[in-house]
Amino acid sequence: MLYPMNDCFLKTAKGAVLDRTPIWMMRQAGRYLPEYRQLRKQVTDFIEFCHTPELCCEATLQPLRRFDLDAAIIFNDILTLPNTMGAPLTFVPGTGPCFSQPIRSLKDVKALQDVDVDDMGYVMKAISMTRSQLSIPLIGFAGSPWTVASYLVEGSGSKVWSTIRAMLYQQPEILHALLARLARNTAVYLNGQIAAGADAIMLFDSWGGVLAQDQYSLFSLQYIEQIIEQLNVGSGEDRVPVIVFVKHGLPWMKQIAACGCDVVAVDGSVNLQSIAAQLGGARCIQGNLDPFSLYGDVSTIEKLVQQIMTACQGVPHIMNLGHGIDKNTPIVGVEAMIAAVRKFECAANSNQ
Ligand code: 1CP
Repeated sequence: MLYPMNDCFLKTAKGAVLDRTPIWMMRQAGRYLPEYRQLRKQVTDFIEFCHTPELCCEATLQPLRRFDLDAAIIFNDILTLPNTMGAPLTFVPGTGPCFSQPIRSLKDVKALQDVDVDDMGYVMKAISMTRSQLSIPLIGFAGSPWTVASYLVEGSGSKVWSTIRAMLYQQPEILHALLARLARNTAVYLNGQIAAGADAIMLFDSWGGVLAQDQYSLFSLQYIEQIIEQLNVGSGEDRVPVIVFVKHGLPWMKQIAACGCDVVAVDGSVNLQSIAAQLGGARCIQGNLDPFSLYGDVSTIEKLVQQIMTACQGVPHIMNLGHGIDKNTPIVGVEAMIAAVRKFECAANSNQ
């Protein structure tokens, strides 16, 4: 495999502090880009889009033609894995994902199928196709077991996630069976992504933050740890770094940092200076510009980027948003953020 020419993202992820601050954006491929909206019209169904490697490859490459980014993330979705495991899924325009047969019993958990890499071949093909066209690293990803289970149990997205949170107290054995099943399959899936050419792996725990105190480690982090233990990440310079993002994960920051991941990705509610101090200054942090700040004017964006970069001086830091970019984000906001990163890294270097 060709090693990416621009490897500042990988080096920083593994703990180096470089002159260039790597930057990429969660959901950088997608709906805020007019060319994605155009490409999306080629198929009516979003799942069909995710199953078509040529479309996923093109969607991954689109933001890279516009912006000076240091990493790409393969275009797909965290819910294609449970769908391929046999859970019927539709994406309803305007509503989002919908599982027509939510998981509510042990029988439902048992009815899921274990996947192998060939079952997920549509993602593997998209990765190898995309990787061969890149000079920057490609990130493979999956949802955390808790976050994927949230959709499977609830049946759709939610603000409160009341069904799965009630199940946690009423029938924890069903939930643990589901989470263990998802963890095993996610490890197989991510190892396939590494073998297909993913240079780094990211786990999205978008809804871990709804868990209460000790429940977080029991129902989410434990299963993230199980996945990371099973990953063929290699060692030394060629190690495939693992990024863990927990939205609203502040209460468990130290535990998350100890889960076996290389990079702790944090949402916009967190003060990066205090996180860097908590984690001892050597651990790579990713984040955490408020995605909605990109609606602001150039000077506001510059100020916020500068604040983040100042907070992370001397600490391995990958610039990113605190959550996925919003679908109506103005392109000029993205351009302003990237320009600001380049401006302040140059200023910091010339001060040394
Ligand atoms: O028609 C369309 O274009 C559908 C919109 C869309 C897109 C562009 C969905 C449905 N998924 C995606 C792509 C996607 N999803 C990517 C690749 C794009 C990139 O990052 O560049 C990734 C990494 C995801 C991951 C994902 N999907 C997460 C975790 C990250 C996060 O934002 O927290 C989650 C929670 C999902 C579920 C999902 N899929 C789609 C939607 C609209 C949602 C969220 C629904 C909800 O808020 O509950």
